[in-house]
Amino acid sequence: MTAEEIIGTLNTTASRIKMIVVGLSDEQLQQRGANGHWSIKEITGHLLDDAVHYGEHFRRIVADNNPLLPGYDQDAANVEGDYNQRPIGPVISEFDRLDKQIVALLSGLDAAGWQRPGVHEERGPTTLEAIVVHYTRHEQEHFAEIESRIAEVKQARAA
Ligand code: NI
Repeated sequence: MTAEEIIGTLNTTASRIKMIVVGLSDEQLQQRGANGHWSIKEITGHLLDDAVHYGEHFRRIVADNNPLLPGYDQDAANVEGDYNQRPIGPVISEFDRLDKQIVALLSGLDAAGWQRPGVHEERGPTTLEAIVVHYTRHEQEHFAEIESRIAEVKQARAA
């Protein structure tokens, strides 16, 4: 994944979510998947939780010498966020703000900066680039998940 693709994704995912959820009812946004998995609101909240968590990793790896990067319990964070009970607009805005902070941080780095090391608690020795790629792919995957969930909830209404 190139730096352009990373920055392009992080700059636009939040606004793309904002566009595709227009016109959905609260009921549709809160509807869990057939497998009981997260609703569109909860997936969006998960992206915000990840931006908080990984944004901290990125700042530490830039500022510190080979820092230890702790994992977090994403399911617990999602429950705590209580995203189904919150309006989605401010969650998208906060996610957008954090992703743009990450873009600003990455834009200031030279080639050596992207290779700065850290140690992830679960995945072991890593580099800033590897974690950023992981974070960006994760964002793309959940965006695709939101798109397919939107198709699902629209079909449910039509049925
Ligand atoms: Ni995820």
